[in-house]
Amino acid sequence: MFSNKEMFKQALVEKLKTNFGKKVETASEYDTYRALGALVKDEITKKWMETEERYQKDQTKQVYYFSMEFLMGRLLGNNLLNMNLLELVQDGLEDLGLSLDSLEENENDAGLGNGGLGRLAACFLDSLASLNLAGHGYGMRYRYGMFDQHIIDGKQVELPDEWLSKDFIWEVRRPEDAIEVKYEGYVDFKEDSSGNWKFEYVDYEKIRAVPYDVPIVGYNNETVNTLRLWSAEATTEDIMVRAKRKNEMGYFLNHRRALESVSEFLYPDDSTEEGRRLRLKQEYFLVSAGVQSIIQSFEKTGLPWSAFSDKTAIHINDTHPALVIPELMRILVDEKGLGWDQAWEITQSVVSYTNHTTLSEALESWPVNTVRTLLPRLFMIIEEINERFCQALWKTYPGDFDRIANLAIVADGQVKMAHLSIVGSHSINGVAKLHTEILKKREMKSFYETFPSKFNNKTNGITHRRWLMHANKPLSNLITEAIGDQWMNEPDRLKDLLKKKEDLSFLDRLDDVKQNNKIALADWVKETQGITVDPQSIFDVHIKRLHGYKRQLLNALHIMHLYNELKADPTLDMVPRTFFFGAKAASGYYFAKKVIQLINRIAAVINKDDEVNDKIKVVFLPNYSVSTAEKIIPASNVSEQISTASKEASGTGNMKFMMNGALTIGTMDGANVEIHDLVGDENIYTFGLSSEEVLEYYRTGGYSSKQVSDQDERLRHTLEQLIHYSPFSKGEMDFQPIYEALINHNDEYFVLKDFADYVMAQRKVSQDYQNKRLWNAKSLVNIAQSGHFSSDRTIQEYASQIWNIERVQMLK
Ligand code: T68
Repeated sequence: MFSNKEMFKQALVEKLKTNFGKKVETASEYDTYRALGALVKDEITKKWMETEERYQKDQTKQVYYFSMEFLMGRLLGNNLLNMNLLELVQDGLEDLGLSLDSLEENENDAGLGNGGLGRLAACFLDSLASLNLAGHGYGMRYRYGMFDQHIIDGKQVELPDEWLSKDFIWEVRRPEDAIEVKYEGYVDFKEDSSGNWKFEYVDYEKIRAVPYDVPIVGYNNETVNTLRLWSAEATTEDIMVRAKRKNEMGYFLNHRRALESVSEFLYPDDSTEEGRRLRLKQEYFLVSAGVQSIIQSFEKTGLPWSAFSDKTAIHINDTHPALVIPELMRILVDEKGLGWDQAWEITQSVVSYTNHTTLSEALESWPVNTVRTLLPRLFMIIEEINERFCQALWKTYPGDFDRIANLAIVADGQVKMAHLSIVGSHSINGVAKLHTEILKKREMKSFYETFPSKFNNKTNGITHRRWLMHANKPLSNLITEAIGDQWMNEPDRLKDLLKKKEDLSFLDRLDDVKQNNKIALADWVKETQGITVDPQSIFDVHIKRLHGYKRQLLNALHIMHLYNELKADPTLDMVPRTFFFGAKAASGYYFAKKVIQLINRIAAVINKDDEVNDKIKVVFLPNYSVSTAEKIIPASNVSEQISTASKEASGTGNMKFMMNGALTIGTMDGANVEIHDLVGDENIYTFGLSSEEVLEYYRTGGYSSKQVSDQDERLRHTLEQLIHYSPFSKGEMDFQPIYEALINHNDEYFVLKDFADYVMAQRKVSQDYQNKRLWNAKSLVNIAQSGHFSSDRTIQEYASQIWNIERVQMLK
């Protein structure tokens, strides 16, 4: 352990020499980063072993959080922070003429996720370890993560994310724990020597799942949990079993590629499911490897199966790992010889499920034929679960065919994963109050009526350690100066800041912090994009996946409208604003890509027009990721959370902005509703249709978007600029599809309907911003109330209300 700066410097010099054969003066930054990482990892590993030993000795109940996505971002800075080494290392590096910030830039983001769902999983791991809870992540070690986005000629171009081209220094490969996962083949029914009939799975294909373990360091405590990422490998022997001509190298290589493709790509898909067979194969790969390895470690305890649910909880992050349910049944019944009823009781009490969306296109279902051929034994078990469930329903609702057909797990030639997840688990939670209510009253109404006590809400959260303490050190320091440092362990204490609401000199210092962060962002934008932005302007930020319901288009149309206003009257008194966007579109999502193209076109037009570009600027930041979010959010004044009400299950970006003192302009959707309740009407800019209104419109067939645009000259003009000659269209038809969606296809996401109200809310933002003192006080209230959205609060709720686990007591 390096307990002081001098020891650290010496250790670093030594590491560079022994691992890389380099001296500090001549080592590249990448080498130094790796040497530093190796040093930190040595420290972590000691605690990691001890944590594992303690769990085993105490037979602590373990939680396994199964997720197809973990959007971890970079780990160096966070690990230093949580290990309490940040300052020591920073100082030591400075002595050596090095900067931690620039060393951190040498780490590739672990971008093994699409967006909110994957990042939530990462925040949860941080909170589990920081609260001394025995909870681990099980995920996929994709060779390529979320694609690299480039903007070429104003359009999105996707390139593979080769994140493993640099060593991922935190992982430990554990081939000794590899697991066999089996696919295809068929199931035989055979009598064994003692006369019992048994299923035998034959002629299957095998893939080896090799775990790579990543330590998850708790903040300032002794806990180091594990994120276990599974990678597909094919053994020569497995490949050759199926080779027809065994000496054929080509066959060998191709077949190996085919088998290993299971963990090759992250599906670049936010909220739409393509229903590809490979995706199902991936899902089963994670599930089977994960459940088998859990069973193996449980068996080492020597406890009976009746104790399994006291010692194990399995959580499924959306339905993607829902096959956990039939897989656990398969192992308990076929391999461990339990009766169906006992296995079912165990399975239900072990598994819990979080729903992240009500969008019907995102609800997973698989064609019966795909499941039957890929996973023959699992399919039999799913059918049996379905059969028994429908029979039970028949007893409660005799003759109610419609209800039973609606609830069935296998129906219309499809296996419905949400139905399987609800039936096979003891807890189903939504991710914000509004979302949970919509699940109960609408999307999952019949299930709620059948199993009312299974449903509950767990409003999402974010780790304040990464998103405030690490991403915004100056703000973190200022807060500590004002209220002490207890808030770091008890984020609710941020409320103590409220006493500073009228302290003008404190508000000035808050303003300085924001201003400096804005200057830093402006410098970074200049350096990376070559665009000059004015740090005095309002930094208005819209960063998230690109999706129709998230309505980046509403923001874009508003900017076009501002441009039109300025062109009509260049002397117009407008509070200068810089609009930042960051968004990736799923590769097959045509409309989303059009919106990206439009935003880039608007940026190109406005930024070079000297008549307007001192008042408005538009910056599209390519390749939005966790590490870019960490740079942008601390520098933001306005947080755009403008989804069509009822569509955004929760949102978590909204919480990150709030915690960093940005004010929200948003609809009453997802967790915005809870932000509004906490900060009060005067500290948030809400607008637009309510979720009830939206849902009512959907029920009754929508509204007339044509009529709305005809009646609003600003809108009519702006929309015409998409299809007629204008600086934006340049006389081409690039944006015709956007016009069509809004006018001819009746504006599915109510963009035009909410436009006027949005314009008004934005005006209010501009007015209020001019009164610095007022604005800073609002900003302070947001920070002060944001402790509620720490994922520590969320995870504590999961721990006590769903998983039934307690914090591990530890002597430090
Ligand atoms: C998000 N969902 C919700 N899905 O949209 C967001 N989907 O409101 C919520 O805050 C967040 O989950 C956390 O609860 C997603 O991010 C996906 O990424 C996804 C990925 C694959 C398939 C479907």
